[in-house]
Amino acid sequence: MRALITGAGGQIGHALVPALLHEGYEVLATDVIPLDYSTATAYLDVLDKEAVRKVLKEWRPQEVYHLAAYLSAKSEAEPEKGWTLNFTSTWQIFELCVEAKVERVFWASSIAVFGPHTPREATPQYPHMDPIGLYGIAKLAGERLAEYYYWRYGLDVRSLRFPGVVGPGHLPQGGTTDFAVHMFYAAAQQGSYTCYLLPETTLPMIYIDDAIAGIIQLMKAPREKLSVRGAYNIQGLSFSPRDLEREIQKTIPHFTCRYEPDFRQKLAESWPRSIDDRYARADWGWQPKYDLPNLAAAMWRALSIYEQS
Ligand code: AKB
Repeated sequence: MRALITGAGGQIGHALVPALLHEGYEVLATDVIPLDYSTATAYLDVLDKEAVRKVLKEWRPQEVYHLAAYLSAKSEAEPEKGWTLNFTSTWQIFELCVEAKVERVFWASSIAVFGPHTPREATPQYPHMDPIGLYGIAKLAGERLAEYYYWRYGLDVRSLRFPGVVGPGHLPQGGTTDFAVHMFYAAAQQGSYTCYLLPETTLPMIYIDDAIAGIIQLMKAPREKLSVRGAYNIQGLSFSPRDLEREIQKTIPHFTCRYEPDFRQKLAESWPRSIDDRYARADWGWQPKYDLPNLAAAMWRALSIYEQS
């Protein structure tokens, strides 16, 4: 099985590339930034349609994982690029995957597709959706397009609405949920952190191992089992910056956190606090493993805190 990954240098790509290699895939990891993986890598600008067509023709992947994106905060800073990278590139990839007869396509959606009129607790799969940020608008349009390509062209597109992804080894940039990773690193390195969200802003989150397991499980699921062709809701855990501050203080008691909310607060307040993921559980057996203490323990292990203390 050959896989092509776009945006392989991002947070999910960093964990997905080794996971797919471990599953026995041949992987071509691509990005516009230099990559350092024990597999084939290439420069690929996903907005360059001819370049994507050429890579598909030469590599002939059975599966494409389209991860290239600008996250929510970066999309607000650069709206035009945010739209083209998050929506136009996705449309081109779908079109080119039909042309190249790719068997399955994964692309990443987000909880940013929800908005202020969406129920915030146990957000259902099909609620009212009115995203206020450009990132969420582009991802919601991508979800509609994914369903369109499935019904109109039979393209087997699969997706997850990612909550904030927390994991070691890569500092996420340009998102609203990045604080969760940054707080761990700042606690370990400086003993303090300034958070750009208010302390009680509860958001859905997921540990990276659960996120990767979810992608692999979804991609392995038999086609006829999947009832959602836009993107599946998945819940990992939920916590606020204050919950995380307290969890970190169990390991680093002198850790302090200051709160100076910026424009990201408004985005975070328009997103769910928790997610109802019954479709993912029923259709392909989704079951996350990590709660907050397990997540923190995994982060400390990765940051070698146990060895130092
Ligand atoms: C972001 O914060 O922009 C992303 C997301 C929720 O998709 N992590």
